[in-house]
Amino acid sequence: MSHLPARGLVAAVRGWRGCSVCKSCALRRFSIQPAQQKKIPNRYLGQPSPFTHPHLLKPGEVTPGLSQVEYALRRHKLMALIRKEANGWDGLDHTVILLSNPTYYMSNDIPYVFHQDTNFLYLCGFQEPDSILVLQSIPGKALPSHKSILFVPRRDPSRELWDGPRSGTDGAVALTGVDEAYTIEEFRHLVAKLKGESNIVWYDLAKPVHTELHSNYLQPLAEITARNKNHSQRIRHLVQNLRLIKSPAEIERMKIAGRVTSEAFTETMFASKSPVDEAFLYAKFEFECRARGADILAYPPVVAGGSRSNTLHYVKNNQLIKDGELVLLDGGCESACYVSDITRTWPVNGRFTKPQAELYQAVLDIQKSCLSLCSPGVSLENIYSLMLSLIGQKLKELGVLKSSITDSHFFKAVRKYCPHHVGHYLGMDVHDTPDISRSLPLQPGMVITVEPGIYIPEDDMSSPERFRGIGVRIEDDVLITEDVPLILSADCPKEIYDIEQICGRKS
Ligand SMILES: [Mn+2]
Repeated sequence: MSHLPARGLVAAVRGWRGCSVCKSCALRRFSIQPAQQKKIPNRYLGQPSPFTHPHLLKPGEVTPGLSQVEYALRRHKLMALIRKEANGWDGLDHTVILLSNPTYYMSNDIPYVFHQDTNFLYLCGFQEPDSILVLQSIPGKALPSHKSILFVPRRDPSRELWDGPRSGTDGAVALTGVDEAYTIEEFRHLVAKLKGESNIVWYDLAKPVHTELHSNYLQPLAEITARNKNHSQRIRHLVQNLRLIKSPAEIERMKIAGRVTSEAFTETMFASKSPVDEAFLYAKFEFECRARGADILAYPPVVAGGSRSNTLHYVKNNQLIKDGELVLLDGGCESACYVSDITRTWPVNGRFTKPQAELYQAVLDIQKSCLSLCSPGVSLENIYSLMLSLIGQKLKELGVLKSSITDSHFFKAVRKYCPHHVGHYLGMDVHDTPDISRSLPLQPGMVITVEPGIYIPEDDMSSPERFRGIGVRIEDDVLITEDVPLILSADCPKEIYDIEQICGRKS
């Protein structure tokens, strides 16, 4: 990556802010800019376009807020990483292959709402199923120079009558800014060419995203991808390495997702007069997210009243929450491909009882201590260790753990009351870049969650009776910066006073 600033990916991301505005920028000389932008067809495509949805997309944007230049730069960076992996220009031809998601069906021929594979989406922004992205080195030219090609479903009036318009090859090129597009059937011809000795294929054979595309088209490549096993498996890691550090445009999207979700939480708190059905709060939360422009919820939310908050992945959301009980809501929205993931716990009648407030304040204090640790050089594992120590300390103060507990039993005992980690990476997926180690020192541009919790089981005879059945988690989304971290969910109330004010508000 000699043409990029020498200080690695972070510097590259920062340098990138200037590239879109600076005509003499170094990146321009390497022609990563898409070829002369082709005119967007003046018809409906398979996804919003600046022509059909000018309220969502500005000219030159592929998805809201993300330009063709941004997507082209992502591909360029991936090929630069591949060049590094391949020890410079090794004279071989490199081909990266990424599959889109298939359509999944809820019932017979009734599809679920389509959701694109996020690695595929990250590199081209194309939102149709049954597609393939290919990035190919150019013979005689050193990486990261490459050609980007999409293989997409062909236009088919009889299918489009049912499923809606498709972008087709012309729409795919004009919208995404890739160099070329062909129909998916034509992928066969490329496969035949890739069997040659001089080809290195970067394709994740171990975990094909789309089993049908894999068996129809990519099976013949099994032999050569097996020959280059390391390459085929590395591709997923390389894309995740890029996704780990958010660009300024991505950060803007994540700020929006955080703000929308925070506002939805405030409205949901306000609407939760006791007794209240978990299903009502679920619907209210989703409504408030979508009414603010979110596309969908990022995951099935946990809306757990009373002791159901002790079931970490409680998503049935179908019980009545009684007067005097807390509700734990873990929810987030997806807005223009980026997600939020926030948890709040509040009393449905607007007043914390004394034991609820004690336990809540303990978790809040721990959460704030963990947040203050979110800076470059510290890892999620480091923050996790701090969290376990602090939880243990608080549990002793609250009389849940005996103050005489010995070191060898301490962490085991703490994990009984908080069985999950302190957080995870966040981005296009709620559990983003899952193959990246939590031991990695944080860097500016990373987004993580910080979500300590204390859960006292109903039948835990060793803890004071007044705490039994109470579960509290507080989760914020955090952007790591050079300076103090930026809390993307800062608008979401979490102080006891603020929560009681909102829940007790009359109208
Ligand atoms: Mn989370």
